[in-house]
Amino acid sequence: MAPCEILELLEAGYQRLAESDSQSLLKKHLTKSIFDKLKTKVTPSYCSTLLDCIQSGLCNHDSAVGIYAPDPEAYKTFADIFDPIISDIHKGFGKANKHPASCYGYGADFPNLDPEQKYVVSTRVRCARSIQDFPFNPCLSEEDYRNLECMISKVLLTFCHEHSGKYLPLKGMDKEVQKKLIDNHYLFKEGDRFLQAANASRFWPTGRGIFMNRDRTFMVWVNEEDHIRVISMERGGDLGRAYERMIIGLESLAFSLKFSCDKRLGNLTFCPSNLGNTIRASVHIRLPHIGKDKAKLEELAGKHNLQVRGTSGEHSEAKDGVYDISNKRRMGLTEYQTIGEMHKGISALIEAECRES
Ligand code: ADP
Ligand code: DAR
Ligand code: MG
Repeated sequence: MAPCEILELLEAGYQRLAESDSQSLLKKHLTKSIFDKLKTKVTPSYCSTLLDCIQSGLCNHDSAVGIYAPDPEAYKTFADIFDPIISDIHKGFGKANKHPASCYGYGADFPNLDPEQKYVVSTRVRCARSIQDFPFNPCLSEEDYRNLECMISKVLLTFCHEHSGKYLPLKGMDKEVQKKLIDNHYLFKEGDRFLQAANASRFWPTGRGIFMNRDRTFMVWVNEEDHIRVISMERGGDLGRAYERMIIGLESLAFSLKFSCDKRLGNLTFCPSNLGNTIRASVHIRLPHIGKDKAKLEELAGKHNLQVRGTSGEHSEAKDGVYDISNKRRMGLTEYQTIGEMHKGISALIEAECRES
């Protein structure tokens, strides 16, 4: 697309966003002066533009965030818009802050969240990694997708013991099998309009797939939103066990693959909401009393730096009273501190539920 066309799309999109009632962080922080300063910039190695970063938020005014990094350099080239949004998402992580070095600690330090199995249906811990020297979704060629899938799946198929498993490419996957895996919360959904508008779904389903162990407690998503998502799941509330299993899987990948990291931002990801240690630790939980009023639950969860999602994850509603509740912060604290913050917050919600019942 010619620079003048890009500029036209940016000016028109910015105008529409400014006139909208969008509550996105993009609208909140993209002032006219920042917009004018950034609208002609491009990243040095991939020539990504401001439009590549914000097109999803320009098309989807109901975005929560509204911006993605098309490549690792975008966080520096477009720092004037990324930095205030990062500080807003990751409360307390300002321009002067630096993400700490990894510290995983021990899963055994986190007791079962709900040993009597009254509230927690299941526990999931995930993190994201990007492969060094590759850009992110919008800049990947079809060959890049194939190369990434081959490189990552090759390492995964060397895993042993509890982590050994099979790699299932999305391409050619039986539709019934795919639907069952999605419905059971193992596999990512298709057709996320935010990712599509960000040009993150090109060549779909080429290069996308899922690695799963026999017990379906350890999964790795390849080339969904990020190059890699490492996922560990447990029925019930054994957060420590799920966390330990994820760390072992991640460390095994780190042994063979080089990840994209920034000295200040930590692990780099497609969406700024996942930067830093990239961990999202969640429970599927029923809270029949304090969960009656979702707005009140979100307010209480927010006090503990927790985020409430629906039963099928982001942009879904709770079904059968099951909420997905997870840590909000992933930057400025170690993996161990993040899991600790989530453990403390979920325990507080369960105590509040007990008091109400
Ligand atoms: P992520 O941030 O990991 O991409 P999403 O909100 O996109 O999470 O949800 C991805 C999938 O993970 C969805 O199917 C969601 O239902 C599932 N999920 C999230 N937390 C849990 C949990 N504690 N137990 C079971 N499934 C979960
Ligand atoms: N849907 C986008 C991204 C929000 C954060 N979630 C991610 N990255 N999956 C939005 O701006 O709402
Ligand atoms: Mg997701």
